Amino acid sequence: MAAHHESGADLSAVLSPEDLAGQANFDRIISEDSRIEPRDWMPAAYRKSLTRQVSQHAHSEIIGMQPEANWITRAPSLKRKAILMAKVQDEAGHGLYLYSAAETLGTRRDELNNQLLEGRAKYSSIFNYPARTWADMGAIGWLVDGAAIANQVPLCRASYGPYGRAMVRICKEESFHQRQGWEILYELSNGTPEQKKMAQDAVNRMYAPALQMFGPPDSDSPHSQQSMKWNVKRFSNDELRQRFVDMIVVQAEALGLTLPDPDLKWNEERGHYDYGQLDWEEFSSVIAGNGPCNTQRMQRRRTAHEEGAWVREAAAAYAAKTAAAAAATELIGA
Ligand code: FAQ
Repeated sequence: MAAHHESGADLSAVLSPEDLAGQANFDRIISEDSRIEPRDWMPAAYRKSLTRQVSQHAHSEIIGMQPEANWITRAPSLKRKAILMAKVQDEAGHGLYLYSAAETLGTRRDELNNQLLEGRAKYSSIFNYPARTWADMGAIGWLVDGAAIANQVPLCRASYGPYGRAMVRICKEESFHQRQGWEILYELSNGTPEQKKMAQDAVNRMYAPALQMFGPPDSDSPHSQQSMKWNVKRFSNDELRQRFVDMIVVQAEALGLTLPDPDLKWNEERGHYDYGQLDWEEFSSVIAGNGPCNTQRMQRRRTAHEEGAWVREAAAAYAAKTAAAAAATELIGA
């Protein structure tokens, strides 16, 4: 009997017997909601789409260090400085787990990095906005890490094993980040009138860009449907955005701060909060490289990469030396 893909296409006409068996095994694993591992056969499109998502996620973690690193020297106390340093280091760690997960799909890390440096790969729109005041550290933790968690908890169940497993640890660390952000805002909101104003101003600026982290509206999201069929994404961009809005309305009340959206109101019928239109033209413009900080973020990343050249060279020289020593020992042993 001819093998048929879910699209109805006769695959035996285009795939080799090995690929046909691989595709059947892949389809079974997905239908059982089980995991694909690096050595398993997978469709080229699955590999490509995951490499795209996981590497762009890694780039976001690395670029995402910049707005907060900017405040390490100006944190208001030694304790705040230590906490912020730990958070920024965590983001570097997330980048490393994610680059490692992406590499298991077959693209080397230097190539993934070149894609970023040459502008061929994206990173999250949110990191192209400036962090203007100390309160932004609070708003980033509460809203940006909060949105990241809402988006990433379902990714812990992503069908690709290395990605899902990396996400488990990342989500745990993001929870700590969100709490530290909440706590900064809580203190400021309950501080002097100037501090409260600073907290409100930070929330006013970060709110809409944080909602856009979930990606374009479903009607404009080319990857969502296929990604959900592959059990990579579990919910659509709009579903997760709605879930996040529902969550932060009560949190904002507890903080004594308001969310800057006059259309935000409970919809009894839907059982969700309605919220106002987001500026999708601004989103496209930021992704296209025209946000307030795109140039600065990429320039900083390129400089950091160049300044780190000696580390890569030393690591490569050390690897070559140990490989040569191991080969010599093997020769003697033979
Ligand atoms: N910014 O068809 P879709 C963090 C692109 S968390 C820029 O909907 P998909 C933690 C998208 O790539 C932030 N580009 O795509 C932290 C695609 O372009 P492409 C990172 C965006 O993949 C906190 C095109 O638009 N989180 O870093 C954005 O199904 C604090 C069409 O979009 C992740 O990456 C955007 N906001 O859904 C660090 C989570 N949205 O690739 C430091 C994992 C969409 O065809 C400090 N990724 N695009 O050229 C995902 O969940 C998904 O990839 C989405 C997009 C939801 C981001």
